[in-house]
Amino acid sequence: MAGLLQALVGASEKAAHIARLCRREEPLFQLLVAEKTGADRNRRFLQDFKTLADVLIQEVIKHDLGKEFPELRGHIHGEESNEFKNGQGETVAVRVCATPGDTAALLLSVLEPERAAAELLAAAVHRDVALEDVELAGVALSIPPQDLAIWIDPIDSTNEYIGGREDVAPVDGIAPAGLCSALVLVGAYDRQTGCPVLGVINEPFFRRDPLTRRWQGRYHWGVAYGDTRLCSLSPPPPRPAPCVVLSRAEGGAVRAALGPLCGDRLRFAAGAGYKMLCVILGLADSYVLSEGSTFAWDACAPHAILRALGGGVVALAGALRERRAGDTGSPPELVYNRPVEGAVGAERWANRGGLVAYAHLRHLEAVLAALAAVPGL
Ligand code: 2IP
Ligand code: CA
Repeated sequence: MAGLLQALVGASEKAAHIARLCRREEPLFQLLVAEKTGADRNRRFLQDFKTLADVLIQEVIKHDLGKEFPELRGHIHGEESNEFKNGQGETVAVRVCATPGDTAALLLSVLEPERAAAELLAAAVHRDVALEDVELAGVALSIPPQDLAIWIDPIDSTNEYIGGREDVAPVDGIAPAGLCSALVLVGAYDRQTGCPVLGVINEPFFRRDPLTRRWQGRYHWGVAYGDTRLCSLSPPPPRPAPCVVLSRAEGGAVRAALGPLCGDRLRFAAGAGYKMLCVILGLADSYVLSEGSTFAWDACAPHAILRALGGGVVALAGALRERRAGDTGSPPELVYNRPVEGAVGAERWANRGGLVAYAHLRHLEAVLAALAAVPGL
């Protein structure tokens, strides 16, 4: 049996394949981009197809990992609930069944009358994924799966995934928007400490094959367990002064405060996972977010990879509070096993108070120093 890291990568590859399939195959694509508010559509579907694709990808990852590692069952969490309402008002729990035929029948009960779409999806769900990755195959870890739990973001940056723009010109390698910011994120954390341990980021839409014009993906992984630090990438060299990537929704006060530190090296991008990937790849040195608009499933996998490279992700509000109180030590990293007290639904897993992702500690210091005077942070 291959190890857990290989299984996470394999699951992310299958998920990326389904994400590509939904854009490539006409019966699926039509559903993906269909106008959500159309009356006819609403009769057939009470939730949109994009949500079904998300739920299905999450259930495939859950199923495949749980089958190979029974110790993980009940500890694999994701952004979506698998309950779906079909056109007859019945609740259907979307899951992977024993055979492609059974899965197709279950999907059809939600997608009726779109039989071709249900069958395409079921075939992809039951497809075996072979990894041809010698480096990854050679990684042998002794991490007991019963100590770990999983966060899945089946498709991060769903808006960009639906929008599907391919014509957005990158700025110094960072795409401000577009399909390339849609990612599959699978992270494992330590159940006791909540620390991220294994991370896989899959880019389903990395580039188009110049000959076939089909999308090709790629993936990155990292391990930060005990003293072990392993990564499919090398640590990016730091710039003398940091390049910081922000959400396009980031407020003026944060932009203004970072101005003197970054000069013309402020960048903007969609997708929480994509912005962390920019830091991982060295396209930016830090990602700053002042709002609690990301969740455990957005951050767990990229955070594990950042730790593997010597960086990390801290809670912005908490780090600034400690700094203002005169604490000069490293601020605590985000953890993934502690719901927000008193919150309900997705908010239980929000990264409240924002975050700072960084590759080099000295850039984290510089960013926090620049933000310390911003009122309200
Ligand atoms: C979203 C997505 C958004 C991001 C938000 C995430 O996840 O990554 O793009 O906002 O924080 O929760 P922004 O682009 O402003 O950073 P999802 O697409 O899975 O809902
Ligand atoms: Ca997300």
